[in-house]
Amino acid sequence: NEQGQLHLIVGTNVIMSSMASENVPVIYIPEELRQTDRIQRLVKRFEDKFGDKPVFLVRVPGRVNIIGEHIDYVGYSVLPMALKQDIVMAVSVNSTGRIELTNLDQENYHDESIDPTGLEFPQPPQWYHYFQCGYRGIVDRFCNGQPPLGLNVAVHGTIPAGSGLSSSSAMVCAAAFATIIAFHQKTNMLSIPINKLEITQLCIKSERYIGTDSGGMDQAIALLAEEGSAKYIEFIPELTAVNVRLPEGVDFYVSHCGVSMNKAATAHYNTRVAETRLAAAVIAKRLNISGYRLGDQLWVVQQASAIPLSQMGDRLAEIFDQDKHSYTRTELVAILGIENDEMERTFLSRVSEPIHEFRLYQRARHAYEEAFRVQEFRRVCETTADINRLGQLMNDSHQSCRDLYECSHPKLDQLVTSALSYGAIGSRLTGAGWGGCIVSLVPSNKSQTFEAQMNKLSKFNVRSGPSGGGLIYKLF
Ligand code: ADP
Ligand code: NG1
Ligand code: MG
Repeated sequence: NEQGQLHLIVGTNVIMSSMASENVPVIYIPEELRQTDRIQRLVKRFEDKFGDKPVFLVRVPGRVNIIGEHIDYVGYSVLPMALKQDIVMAVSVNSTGRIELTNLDQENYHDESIDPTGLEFPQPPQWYHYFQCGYRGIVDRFCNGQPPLGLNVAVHGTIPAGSGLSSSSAMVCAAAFATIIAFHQKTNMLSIPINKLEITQLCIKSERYIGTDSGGMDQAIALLAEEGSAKYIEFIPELTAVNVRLPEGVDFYVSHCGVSMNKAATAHYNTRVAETRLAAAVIAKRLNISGYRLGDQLWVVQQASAIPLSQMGDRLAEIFDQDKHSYTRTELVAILGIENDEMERTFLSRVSEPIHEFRLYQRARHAYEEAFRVQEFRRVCETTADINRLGQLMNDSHQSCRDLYECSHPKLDQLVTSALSYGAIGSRLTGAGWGGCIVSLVPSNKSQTFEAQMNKLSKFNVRSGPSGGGLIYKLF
């Protein structure tokens, strides 16, 4: 096709795309995009601040995860799509050797001048630390002792922050793109000689500088998304992103519950990561799994046990002590036969607050059942396209997030209930949770009333189709 991509088609489903192995393209900005009010304002802000024109524009979208929550970091596949809401950066290379950042949203994000030779990531995280993540990822990989790269950057985002739509990864990936530009400014720039998969992997690692032990879903969809398709993203045995066509006759809505959550500033996320790893350790011990190494993810013990994913949830009832709602640290050290400091080093070193009770059965049960729901969701999309079954899977996912994984919020639960009462056939929290957004599956013939009703409850309520992934534009 015109984009030079290879798509293998089986039946009606595009099953694989070669996008991931492409280099990062650099294209001239379409005139209609350059003329938008937003881009004009961003360019003006850049010119006012830096006294010069930006040379490149970088765009990276947010995402909505349709199903598959909190399972990327245990090794299971997820099913997100990119949004049209995005982070855009106007960029040029400067000669000062500093990173100069300005943001169109001056109320929330003050200007920052950074010395790139000593990047630090103190708590609590500030907005420019997300830029530093992407910058450092590229510099560490490609710089090799060269002098620091100076950049002038103006930022604007339309993804509500701290809302489960991955504004953080859009920032990190856009920063990585901006930094890549600095390396290749002198070349012809029709494409950057780094393939999309490589930069995705790099961005996954570099967002961890912020403090969260995240999986790779957000960066993968932000950079590998293709317009018109959701992606089934696998992490094991290696990162792949396969197109999934969503059914006809339904719309996906993303609605904000009114409460946001700054993930890297709290211990919630890393606590869950630690609990899933500890759950894997207990399963390995109880099933006497050889080859398990302390700290391995849940997929490792499932694969080694040869228990099918569909049965794993039920089997956990035999593996964990049924009369125990939670475990103490002392109990876990005894069960695993390890010393306290090994427990600390392997499982808890990235958790900033003490965990008083470890709910391992609940976390593992959510993860295995959610992983199975993702596989089911994809299978239904590719076979019967039975929207009621898809809705059911989304509803089950929300209940599991709420009751087993405890990552919901009363406002999210209320909004899900309202969405279902206004015509959605499936509705669930999306992203990490503890606030933020829900995603609802709505038959198209009910969309109008759904939207009107939800607008009364939610300040951010948008219908979303699958958007394209990150891009670099040459501006002038
Ligand atoms: P999520 O990824 O779900 O939106 P996170 O808590 O992971 O939420 O990350 C949100 C953080 O990302 C914000 O607190 C802010 O530091 C940064 N961020 C998001 N949007 C912007 C923006 N438009 N400009 C600058 N920083 C942003
Ligand atoms: P958000 O919604 O951006 O906080 C986080 C993780 C994902 C994934 C989801 C839960 C990061 C960068 N992203 O997303 O990897 O684990 O939560 O499914 O931490
Ligand atoms: Mg985030």
